[in-house]
Amino acid sequence: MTYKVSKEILDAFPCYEAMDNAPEDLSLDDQMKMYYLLNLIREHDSKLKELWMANKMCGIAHSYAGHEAIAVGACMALAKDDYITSTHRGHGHVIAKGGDVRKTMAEIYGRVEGYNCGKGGSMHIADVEQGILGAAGIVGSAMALAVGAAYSSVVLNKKSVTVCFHGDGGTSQGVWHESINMAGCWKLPVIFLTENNYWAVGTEFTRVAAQPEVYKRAVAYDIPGILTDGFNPFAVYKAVKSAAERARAGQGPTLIEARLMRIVGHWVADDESYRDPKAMEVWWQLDPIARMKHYLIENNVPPKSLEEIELRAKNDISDAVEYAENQCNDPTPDTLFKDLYANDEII
Ligand SMILES: Cc1ncc(C[n+]2csc(CCOP(=O)(O)OP(=O)(O)O)c2C)c(N)n1
Ligand SMILES: [Mg+2]
Repeated sequence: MTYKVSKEILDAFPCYEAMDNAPEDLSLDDQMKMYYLLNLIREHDSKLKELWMANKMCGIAHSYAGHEAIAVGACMALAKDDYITSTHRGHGHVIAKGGDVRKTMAEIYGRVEGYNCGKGGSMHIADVEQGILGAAGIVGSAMALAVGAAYSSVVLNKKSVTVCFHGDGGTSQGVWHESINMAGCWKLPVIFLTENNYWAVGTEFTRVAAQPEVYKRAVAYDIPGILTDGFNPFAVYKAVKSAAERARAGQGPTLIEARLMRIVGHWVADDESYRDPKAMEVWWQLDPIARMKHYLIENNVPPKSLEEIELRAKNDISDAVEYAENQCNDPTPDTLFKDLYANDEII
């Protein structure tokens, strides 16, 4: 049975790609891992609003709910020693690249046991051992970091590829153009992955971009530009896999536009006064979790196994919340100037 999508959505989302076939190099175990990660990220970020309302979180956070296919599809196509750079909406990237949800949650709670010893919060999570070079609250800033990481791979003669996740809002920053230009000139092993969710806070991308079809801008840097369905983990996987092969072969960067819709609010307490949140609900038809579940069931995976995975993801997040809330500690005032730089001697 085909997965049903309304005509209204198909008309509004021409890059829809049906999930009919898994990529040939993804085993069933890989697909089940993908399904688990989609659920883990959804559970993780669905908790955020509740935590913020209960005043348990330090600072604010942006939910990756609905975006999961991009981080999971991309990171499944990478190796452990590949790098990623992230954004203010970064938990999905971190978890998909192998981050530990106990440590992300502890960081969001501002605890010593968190990734940044409680001093970075939601928007600055990094785990260099897993190749997660860091989330960044400054829109567009990770572009230059990604180019630096890719340059280091060339200088150090490593085969690592860097994926630079960023939003459509980031593509209007000067550094976006400068970074792709430099990477194009030097044929660096970097993949610029635009998550075009049509919105930058309350600004519609089509209103502020002279060329809102981001992948078409690749022509200006003489690199390939790929448009893909950002609600489809298989489609994103295939795009990133081919771009990574190209990068590893020394052929330079690729610009991938993963298109989707930001179905949720910009941040945990966004009242979305600039649009009608009810009108957004129709987009949940493209929910990557529902689509992948449908695909797996159609391909003879027992629904019970999938429910077990969903439950495992739920339990893993409950455990992470319990850990952050009851088993972790607040930083003490004497550590105020510690853990701010890789080398504390600097201050
Ligand atoms: C340089 C800069 N300008 C403005 C902001 C405020 N800001 C935070 S998120 C955001 C929108 C980003 O939109 P986009 O890049 O499309 O990512 P999305 O939130 O849609 O994932 C803005 C303007 C910022 N953090 N940095
Ligand atoms: Mg956006």
